[in-house]
Amino acid sequence: MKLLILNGPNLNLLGQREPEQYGTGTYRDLVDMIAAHAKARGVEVDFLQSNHEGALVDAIQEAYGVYDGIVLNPAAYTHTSVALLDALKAVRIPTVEVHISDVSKREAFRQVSYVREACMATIVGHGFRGYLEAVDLLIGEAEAKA
Ligand code: CA2
Repeated sequence: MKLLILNGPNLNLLGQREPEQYGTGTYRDLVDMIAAHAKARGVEVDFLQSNHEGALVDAIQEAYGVYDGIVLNPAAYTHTSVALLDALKAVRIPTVEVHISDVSKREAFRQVSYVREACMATIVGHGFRGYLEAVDLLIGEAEAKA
């Protein structure tokens, strides 16, 4: 099983500012944590972080036929991007939306997610652990289908 871990704009800055929202771990720490969990669970993972909406759309399109699942934190594009929603709908790859912070308790604009309707689940406010939970959900989904 192969999963794509896709992170949107500014998540490369993790650990450098706003620790009260996003913790003190860096993007590298996040990648290492997910890679270790995936190894323990016996799944392959690839990572992409981009600050560019089109690059994220390209990655979702190119995931078709390659990945069995996507863990997606679209960051600010969560709240604006019909393009990401359309790409997810087109490829129909099981996707879990993850947010490090609890977006349901933040500004009203962060409570809107365009991508959510194309995702099998959404995990918010569990910090980096939310990505590991998303990996586990996708493994569970694949096992249920097999
Ligand atoms: O909670 C999340 O994971 C978010 O997707 C993070 C996005 C935000 O726009 C969403 O509303 C919720 C922002 C990521 C920016 O990350 C930074 C990390 C450190 C310093 C500055 C920004």
